[in-house]
Amino acid sequence: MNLTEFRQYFTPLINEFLETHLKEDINNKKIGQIMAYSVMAGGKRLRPLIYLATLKTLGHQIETSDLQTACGIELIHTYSLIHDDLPAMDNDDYRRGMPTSHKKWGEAEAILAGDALLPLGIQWIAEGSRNITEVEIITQAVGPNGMVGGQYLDIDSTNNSSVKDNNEFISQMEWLKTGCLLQACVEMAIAKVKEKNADKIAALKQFAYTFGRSYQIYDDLVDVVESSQEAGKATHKDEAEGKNNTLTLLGIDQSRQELIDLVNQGRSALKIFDEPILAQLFDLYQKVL
Ligand code: GRG
Repeated sequence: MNLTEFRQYFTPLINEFLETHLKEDINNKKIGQIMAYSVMAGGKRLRPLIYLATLKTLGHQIETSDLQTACGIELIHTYSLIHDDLPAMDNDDYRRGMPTSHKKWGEAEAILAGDALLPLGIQWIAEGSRNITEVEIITQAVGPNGMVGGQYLDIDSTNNSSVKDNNEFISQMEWLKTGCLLQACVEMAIAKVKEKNADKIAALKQFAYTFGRSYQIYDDLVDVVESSQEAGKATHKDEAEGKNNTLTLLGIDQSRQELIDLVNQGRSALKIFDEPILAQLFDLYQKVL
């Protein structure tokens, strides 16, 4: 099974699980509807797929309980997007091609939908995994030493020109904001199967690092490629908005080179596995490479 087939098989299962349980398990149907609006708005399901693909790479037979854990990760990711879009943060009107939660339902409603998705996501992970290590990994990854910490650094540094040229600060901020959660998807799967083989663990950790670090760079680059034929324009847009990221720091060519280096490191680490699906995740970057 290649990654395309893996995605074609699991994405509908993930979507069905999310839709059914958001509809059935939430007593107040209105808040359930607001939560489901953002969850079901058509994300790529990248994080649950990484969790499941890592399980498969480690030879684990995927069960419905694993699907519940995977979907819990997606709920947490969706919470972060809803809150990231709020007027107090990025103030975005569209997400996943639809009006953002606060645009559609109101600001208080969007805050509460995000607030509700976070603990529900942790609940699903706890119920699905029955594994305290997985719960520890995810809660650390999205807390003050992870995603929220990264978001704080981002907010705190916007329009602060002194960090504009600080490569270390920007890498750290991007890692915490985006990389930590992606890395957690891999580490949770390692914890699930109680993997003991040091070479396999090291290879997966290297993959988790390279994918987690490269995804934000890719996401910024793809905006440039998709939003403008005249590539420099979008870089200036990020700069005009006071944003500090690898793209505004290094420019397009060097960011692309950094992406290529990370992809090569990640693919090389995964060579010890017969299973190709994790390495094929880097094919996602094709349009910017
Ligand atoms: C509000 C606590 C809090 C955190 C927000 C996730 C995040 C932290 C900010 C988003 C900033 C951003 C656009 C980062 C780039 C990488 C990223 C997380 C993109 C969105 O994830 P995808 O591409 O989106 O997996 P879909 O919609 O497919 O799920």
